Amino acid sequence: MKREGTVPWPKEDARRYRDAGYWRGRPLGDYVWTWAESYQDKIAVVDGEKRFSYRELAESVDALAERLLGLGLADGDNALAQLPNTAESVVFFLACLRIGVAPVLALPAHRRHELGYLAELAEVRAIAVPDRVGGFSHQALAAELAAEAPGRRVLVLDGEVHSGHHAVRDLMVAGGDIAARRARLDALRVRSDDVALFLLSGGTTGAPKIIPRTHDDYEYNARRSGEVCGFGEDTVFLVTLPVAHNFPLGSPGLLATLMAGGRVVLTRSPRPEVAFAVIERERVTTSPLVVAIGLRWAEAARTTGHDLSSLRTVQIGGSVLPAGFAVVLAEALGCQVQQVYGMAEGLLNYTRLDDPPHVAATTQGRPISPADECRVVDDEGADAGPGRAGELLTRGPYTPRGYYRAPEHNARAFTPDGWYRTGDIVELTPGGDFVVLSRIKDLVNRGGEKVSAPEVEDLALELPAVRRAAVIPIPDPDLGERVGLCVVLHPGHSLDLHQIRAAFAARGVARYKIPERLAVLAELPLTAVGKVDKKQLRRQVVEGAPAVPVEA
Ligand code: AMP
Ligand code: DBH
Repeated sequence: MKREGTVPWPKEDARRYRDAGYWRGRPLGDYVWTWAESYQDKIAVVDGEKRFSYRELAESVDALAERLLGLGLADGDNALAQLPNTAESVVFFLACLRIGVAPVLALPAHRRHELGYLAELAEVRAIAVPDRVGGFSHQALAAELAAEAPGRRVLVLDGEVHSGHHAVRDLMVAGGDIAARRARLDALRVRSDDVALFLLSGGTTGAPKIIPRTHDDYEYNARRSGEVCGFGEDTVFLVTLPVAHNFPLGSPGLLATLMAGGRVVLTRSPRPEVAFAVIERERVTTSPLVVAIGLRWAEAARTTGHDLSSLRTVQIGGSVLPAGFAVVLAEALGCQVQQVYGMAEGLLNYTRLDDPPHVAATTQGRPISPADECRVVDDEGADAGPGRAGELLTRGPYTPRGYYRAPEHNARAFTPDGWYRTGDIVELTPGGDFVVLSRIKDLVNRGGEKVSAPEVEDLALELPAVRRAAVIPIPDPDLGERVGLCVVLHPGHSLDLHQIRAAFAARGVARYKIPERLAVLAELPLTAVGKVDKKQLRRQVVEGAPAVPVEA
């Protein structure tokens, strides 16, 4: 079955990608048995005391896959998944791929505002959640969302399971005739050019955007990344970032680790106290980190009693790395630092492990595929010219040509001939590596988590006190940026951060989007065409420049 609402690659490009061997024409879920046959009783996934061999992983995936079919899920369906970093989540994710159910990978921080929207947009037939995390009942929220559509199932990934809901840990218990089950699932013939999973984009509009990734494209995304990063049977890959992120999932991520016969180790927290103990115990070799976490690890490594000597590479990406930090991190952790400039929309750039030190420290690397097309363009869309900064546009075998069910946004985010506008301002070095200088997209990058400015502005405008709203990034030494809200109030009203926080929380908005700085202004500066002049606003609010008088 093929999902509507996606934008396929043009036929001639698809043929080219297949002929070159980038796309292998096999659904991702089928690889689970290929891995099991190659690596057998080797440990594939470690989660605390739980350990799954490759064989156990394949058997559990099939058991769960068949029971999901039994619950009425089918090839072509979508499921909302809010995955905690656990072994059950990995099994669930792979089981969905096995039967052509595409998980929409929501983030752990998402709440009613985000999940409700995603569930409706993707018309999900199931919602998979942990029971509760940090006092919040994901299961209760999932029950509310399930009530909004008939037949929508709630699957619970850990903890207690309310009546009427289904425990993933029970559904994945293998047994019976494993070979027969495998044959039945193989016979489903999930199409490799259909959507395998949906990733979320930080987005730059009022509503979150979801990115359809096909089996063909995402398999290549992970496999080629794994090759570039030298993943092999000796890779011990630690996931501390939420597995829903493209970075730890498929860039090269846990998927490339499993492809290569390595070991995936999951922790629920990136805090150094937790992560360092696991690095020592499992002899971790590789881990992806966002800059903000990298800073904390570097600091903590100075005084840690844990043995981090197994670490070979820490991958760092998600936001601009402060100058000099690559060297600081490498010295603190005693390993190599690899920069990763990636996006859930596709294009992945890595510094290479044999790059000269100054290239690895000062650039964000180069694309993984010979078929990645990249252009650096000026304001008019013309090539910026050698060595000149401009917006990066890209096309390629793992960069989809559109967001899911978003034709209007696609018309802006993609050129008519299918180039994705990254919104990043980059420079290409003579050696062919990208340096990310800034961005033109309207978002806040909070420690690697992208917050759409228009989305937060729309939410702020729902508050009775707010007449006008503009969101800007506030530079921050820990997170890189925080969400700054600038408002003009209705006469006679007042507003403070506590009220904003309470209102956003009551509205069910993910916490990382809640404004942390507030500027109440008499007016917002406008550009000549009457749009909010965010550059001027930043100068005014962040640098304390005097307000520019608005013209009457
Ligand atoms: P998303 O589209 O939500 O997946 O976010 C991807 C965006 O994150 C990129 O377009 C960049 O703006 C930013 N980004 C990711 N990695 C890096 C990096 N290593 N350096 C600078 N910016 C990055
Ligand atoms: O920021 C990102 O979205 C990102 C960063 C590094 C990403 O999607 C990736 C690697 O794959």
